[in-house]
Amino acid sequence: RRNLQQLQERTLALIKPDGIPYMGKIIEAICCSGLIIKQLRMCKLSRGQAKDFYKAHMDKPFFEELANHMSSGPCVAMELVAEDAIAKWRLLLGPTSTEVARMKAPSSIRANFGTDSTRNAVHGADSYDSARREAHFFFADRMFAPCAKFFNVTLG
Ligand code: RTP
Ligand code: MG
Repeated sequence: RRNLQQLQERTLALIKPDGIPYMGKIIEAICCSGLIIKQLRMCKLSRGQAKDFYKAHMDKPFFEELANHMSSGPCVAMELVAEDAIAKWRLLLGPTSTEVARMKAPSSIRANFGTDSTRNAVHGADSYDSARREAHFFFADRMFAPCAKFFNVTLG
């Protein structure tokens, strides 16, 4: 049974530095999919911030390469809202590896705009807890700022 919280589920999406040249097309894909952009901001992560963001992967062999890539240029962070937003966005972005994405999900964002397994254009939170943590990572100041009234976007 679906409650109001699931109907207005939130997730965190990120356009990675390699996806920035395609940000218009990626945002168009998001808007056409029924996901609503609640908040959006452009930012540049330091290497330390990139490591903090992806700290769940600190023991993985690709961690250094990932931190280098994520701090190599600007990112666009977005908070998305929809019914089942977390799963919807993961489906739209596609598998981690661009090669796999092109085989198994050819219309996904990663199939269209990714390069390899590290430079894969976009990120999506993978659970309710990571969505909350990651939204806080990028938007904490806005969530609690007195000017929050400006971000009261009407849904639907
Ligand atoms: P993301 O967190 O960025 O949405 O990607 P994901 O869930 O599909 O993949 P995850 O396992 O969480 O990996 C996080 C990011 O690390 C880079 N990666 N590189 N070279 C490699 O084998 C490799 N594997 C993962 C990618 O940028 C991946 O998105
Ligand atoms: Mg992940």
